[in-house]
Amino acid sequence: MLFLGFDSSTQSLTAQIIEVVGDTASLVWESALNFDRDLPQYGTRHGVSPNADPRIVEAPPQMWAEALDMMMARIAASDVDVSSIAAISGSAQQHGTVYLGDAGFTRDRSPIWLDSSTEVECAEITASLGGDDAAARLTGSRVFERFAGPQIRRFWKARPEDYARTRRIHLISSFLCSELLGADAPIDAGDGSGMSLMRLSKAEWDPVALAATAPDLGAKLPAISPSDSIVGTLGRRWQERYGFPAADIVPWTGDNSSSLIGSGCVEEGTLAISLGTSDTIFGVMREPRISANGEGHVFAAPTGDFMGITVFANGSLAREHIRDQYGMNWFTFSRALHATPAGNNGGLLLPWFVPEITPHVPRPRAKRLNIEEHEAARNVRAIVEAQMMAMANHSTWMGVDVGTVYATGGASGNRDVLQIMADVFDARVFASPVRNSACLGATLRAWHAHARAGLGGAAPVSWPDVVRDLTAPDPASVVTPNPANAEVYASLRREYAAFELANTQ
Ligand code: XUL
Repeated sequence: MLFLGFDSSTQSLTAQIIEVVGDTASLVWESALNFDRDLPQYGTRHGVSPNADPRIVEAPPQMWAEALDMMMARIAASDVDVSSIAAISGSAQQHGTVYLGDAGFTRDRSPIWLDSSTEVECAEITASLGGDDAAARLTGSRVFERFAGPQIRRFWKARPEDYARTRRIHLISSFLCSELLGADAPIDAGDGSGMSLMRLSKAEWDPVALAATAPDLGAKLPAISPSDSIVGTLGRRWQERYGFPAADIVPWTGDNSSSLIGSGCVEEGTLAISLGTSDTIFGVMREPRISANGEGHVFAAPTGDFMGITVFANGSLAREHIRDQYGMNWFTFSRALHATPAGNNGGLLLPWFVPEITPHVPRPRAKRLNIEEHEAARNVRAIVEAQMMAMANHSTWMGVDVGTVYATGGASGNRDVLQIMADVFDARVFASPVRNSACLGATLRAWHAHARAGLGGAAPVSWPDVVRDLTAPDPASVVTPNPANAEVYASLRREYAAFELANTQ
C-alpha cells in the first residue's frame, strides 16, 4: 500500500511516497519543485512576491495550486503504481491565508508567515480578548503579526469590498487540501492553532475572537477537524486527468505539526530543532503549558497531545546573509567555525536581518558586541551561537528537560553547527535522517489515519510504530556536548539574554 504526502513550503513543493508492507514503511519516491525556478511566470524571489516594504510578505496562491498540479502530473508520469495510493495528506507553511469568492481569488496575493505588517491589528484583537495573557490562555499563543486573524482583519480594513465578496478564507493547508478534494476541506486543529481564532481546549472557533477580527468571519471559515480523520476522497479531476484512484484524503496541516511527526518527536522529552528558512524548536507537551511571556506557542498536535513551539524568522535567511556578506560557501563557513573558540571570546551578534518573531523585533537590525563587522570568521561563529542561544533561552517556558535533540533541516547536515547546538543545550544531538520532516510527516499521517479508520481491513498503528522505520536517527550520528564548552555557554547565554533584552525594550 502506498501513501502520498506533500509539503508546500515557502520556497518549494515536495512530494514523497512511502510503501507500507505489514507494519514496515519505506520511502519509495520523492520529488521537489522550486517556485522561483519552476514557475518563473509568478516572479517570486525565495517563494515570495518582491515588495518594497519589508514588512509585507505575500505570495500568489495560484502558484501553489499550479505547483500541486505539476507535481501530480510528475507522479502520474513516474514509475510509481499510482493505483496503489491508499491515502494522501499534506502540510503547508503555517498561517498564510487564501481568499476565495464565487469566481476565483478575491485577493491574488496571500499574506504568508514572514509578514509582519499587522502590528495595529494585533493590538486591537489583543485588547478585545483581554490582553496578551488572556489571548494565550484562550488560543495557545498571544496574537502574532503573522497569524491568520490579524491578517484577515487587516484585509477587511484595507479592502472591505473584497472582504465582503470573499466566500471562503482558507489556510494554505486547507486550500491545497480542497484542491485535491475538489470541495471545501476543513482546517485541521494543528494549523487552526496558528490563527488567534480557535479555542485551543476545544478545537472550535471562538465567537469572541471571530467578532474581534472581522464581520461575518464565522461564515467564511471552513469547519475544524481533527488531523487524523478522513475528509473525503481524491476529486474526480485528478482521477480523470492523471489516472489517480479515489484515495482517502486526510486533512493537511501546518508544517510544524507535520514536522513533529516527520521528525519522530511523538513523545514528551525529545525536542526537534528544525534549521530551515525559519528556525524552530518544538516538541510534544502532554499538558498545554502556556508561554507566560508570550514568546512561544502551543498548538494542537496530530498525536492528540499538544506541541510547544518557538519560531525564529532569522534562520537560514540570516545564515545565508552572513555567508554571502563574507563571500563564503558552506565549506568555508564551516572552516570559520573550526577556527574560532566556543564562546567567541565574548563576541555577540544579534542576528536580525529580517524582522524577527522571537524576540519581537519589527525592524531588521544586526547588532554586535565585542566583535567588529570586518572579522569574518568571528561573525560566522557569532551568528550560529546567537541562534542556538536564542533557541535555548526562548524554549525554557516549555518546561521540558532537554535530554535529546533531533536536528532537521538544511543546516543540520553541518556537524560544526550541531556541535554548537549540543554544547549550548548541553544535550545529545542527533542529525535526523529525515530530509523533509514536514513532508514525511504528511505521508506518515496519511498512513496513520488510514490505518486508524480501519479501511481495507487495516489495523490501527501507534504513533511510535508509525515513525519507527523512517525517523530513527543513526546512533552513530550522535554529537555529544563538550563539558567545558557547555560551561562557557551556560554563562554566555545569560549575557546574550541581557544583550537581547537591552536591544528590544
Ligand atoms: C510557525 C511559523 C513558521 C512557518 C514556516 O509559527 O511561522 O515555522 O510555519 O513555514
